[in-house]
Amino acid sequence: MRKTSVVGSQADIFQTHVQRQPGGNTEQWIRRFGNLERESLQRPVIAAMQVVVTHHSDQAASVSLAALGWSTFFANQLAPEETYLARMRVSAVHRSRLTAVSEIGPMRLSLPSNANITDFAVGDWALIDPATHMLVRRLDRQTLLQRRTEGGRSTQLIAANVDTLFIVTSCNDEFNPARLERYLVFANESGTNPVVVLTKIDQITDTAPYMEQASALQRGLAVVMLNAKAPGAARTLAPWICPGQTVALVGSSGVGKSTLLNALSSKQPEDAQLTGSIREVDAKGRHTTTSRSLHAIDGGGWVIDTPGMRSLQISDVSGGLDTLFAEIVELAPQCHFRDCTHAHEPGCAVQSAIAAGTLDPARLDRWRKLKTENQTNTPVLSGPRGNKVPKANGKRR
Ligand SMILES: Nc1nc2c(ncn2[C@@H]2O[C@H](COP(=O)(O)OP(=O)(O)OP(=O)(O)O)[C@@H](O)[C@H]2O)c(=O)[nH]1
Ligand SMILES: [Mg+2]
Ligand SMILES: [Zn+2]
Repeated sequence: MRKTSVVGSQADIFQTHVQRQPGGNTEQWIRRFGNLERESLQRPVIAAMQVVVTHHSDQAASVSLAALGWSTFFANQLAPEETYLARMRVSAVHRSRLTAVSEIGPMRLSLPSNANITDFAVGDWALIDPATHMLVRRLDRQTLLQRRTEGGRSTQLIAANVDTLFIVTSCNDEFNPARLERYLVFANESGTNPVVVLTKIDQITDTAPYMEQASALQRGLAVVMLNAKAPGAARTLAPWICPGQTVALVGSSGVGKSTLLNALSSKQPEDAQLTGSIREVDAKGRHTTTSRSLHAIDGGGWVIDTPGMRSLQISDVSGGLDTLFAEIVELAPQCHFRDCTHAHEPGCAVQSAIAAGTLDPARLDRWRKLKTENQTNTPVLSGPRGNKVPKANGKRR
């Protein structure tokens, strides 16, 4: 069946771009343009001429920008002269180019010669010249997951514009509260909502100790348990998944991130993300996934798979630490000394909580370790933050 629709004014200008584009699908580009037309209310009308577009109702429906995760946060960043540009979402970052998802499907993007590929993250929104597929500008991010590179001074971008972070861990030797706390700081600091996902519950008889320990890691933390290989896995994660929302899977190698991605996206075996077995002896994975990628979730929403992280160093995350260790932060004002280190000082409210059995001493040790690591790794900028040592005021003693 065919139907006709009318799109206005700029379509003729757009069409000239399309015609210059080798292999371009005119009909799809004009359909996309139709969306731009409806959305950009402030766009000046250039020509009154209307263009009739025919399309087949049996063609695969194009994805709306909203379904891709577009929101007013990004729309507000567009200048009037940028509204002709296509808006696309980065789905993979390669050595020298990007792949994106757009309203009309996947696209390979070219980067200007002065652009640095490491400045882009999976999940980023970018404005693209529809004629050349050249990236014109990356839009500001709503959230950004980044980490310090191992032993390096630079940061590595993990994913952008993520709403919920699934911190995946297994009910076996891989489970480690100290490691989970690092992931929680990482989520808190980036502005994403963390959810701990305990996998491999089919391999143990008693899940309660795992659930109890994970739930105690942060106030109000959501923790779910599942068998990632069972048919109900996607249903367990459904409360955090809806059209336009983006989730990311992080955790050690072998915990089942890609298995969950396949469950969420209902991939056919031929397109499924590769998964790999773990070592029997210590439950360690084999780093099967080697790059980050964005995939559509069956029924709406987006999921980012990431390679297993060997380590997660923290830096510049004091806000994220305060959220994670809220119970310690809240006790501190009740300590006798304002600069109490909660180690040996008299009148320490934190030590009193440990004596009363309401605070786990291991938790205090981990708070101290992460706080020290953060101070050591955080570059000194200005103001009383990070590892800045306040200057002695007045005479030396
Ligand atoms: N029994 C059981 N096996 C699981 C579960 N989740 C994952 N697995 C298995 O664990 C192994 C590792 O799964 P992957 O999905 O490849 O793990 P990953 O986290 O993506 O690992 P990397 O890509 O190396 O970071 C595979 O053999 C999966 O079949 C689960 O809930 N139960
Ligand atoms: Mg994987
Ligand atoms: Zn104290």
